[in-house]
Amino acid sequence: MGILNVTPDSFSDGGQFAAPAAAIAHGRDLAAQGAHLVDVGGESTRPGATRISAEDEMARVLPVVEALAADGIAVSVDTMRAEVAAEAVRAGATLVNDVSGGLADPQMLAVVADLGCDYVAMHWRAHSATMQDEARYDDVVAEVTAELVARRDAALAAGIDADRLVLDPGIGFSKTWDQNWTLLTHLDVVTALGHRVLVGASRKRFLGEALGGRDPVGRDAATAAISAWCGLHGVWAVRTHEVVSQLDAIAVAERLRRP
Ligand code: PMM
Repeated sequence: MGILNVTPDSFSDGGQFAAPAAAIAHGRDLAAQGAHLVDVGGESTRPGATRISAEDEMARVLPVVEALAADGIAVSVDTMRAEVAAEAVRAGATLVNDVSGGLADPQMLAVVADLGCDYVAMHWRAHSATMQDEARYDDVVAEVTAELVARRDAALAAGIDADRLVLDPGIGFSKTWDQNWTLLTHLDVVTALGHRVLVGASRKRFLGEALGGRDPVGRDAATAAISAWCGLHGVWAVRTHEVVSQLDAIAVAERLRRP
């Protein structure tokens, strides 16, 4: 899943693709490099970010979703808002990537059930402005898994098909750097839930810390190491800024998994 942030303020690519033409060109480039999905988001979720209006979010994402889908590119929409999800699916998106797992908008799960599309429910505790205050766990693996199970159950109760559902442990969301590493070393607990699993670790700060404080754009090789790890542990998809070396890492993981 290639990342396309149509935002002025995302942590690693903020501002680069804020204009629709630049965003559409980058989306085409991600697909040409081999991304199986292009994830279009209009609202930054970096720690401390403040929210934008639904109107602004739609103005950012809809023209981009429409143009990429018209090219035959598989598109997901990264949104916490049901109305944005519905409009994006009407514009051609086939997957709703909700970092709040249905917690931010009480309409989301029912709307996605009606849309009949794929749905990513990510582990989430609070909006970006305060999320790092919620990085408190006695046992991060057990608690994240239990909270994901609760979101899974809510999604199923709302009528979303089990095979439409994808679960995501939410790397970097209400987690300390150490908690991110702990979750990544226990991915098997999440895949054991029996759903497809998505991991979004690309260029995140905990990788910078492991690399002595390296800037985000210098973290793609480290991201590829995580992609290989995810491939070895049965993860369905990784959400990444760069595509080519991630696909190489996954190809190696797939080869290593073959008996
Ligand atoms: N991370 C970000 C945004 N959306 N969606 C999912 N499903 N999982 C993630 O980990 C995730 C996400 C924040 O990263 P970005 O600012 O680089 O897009």
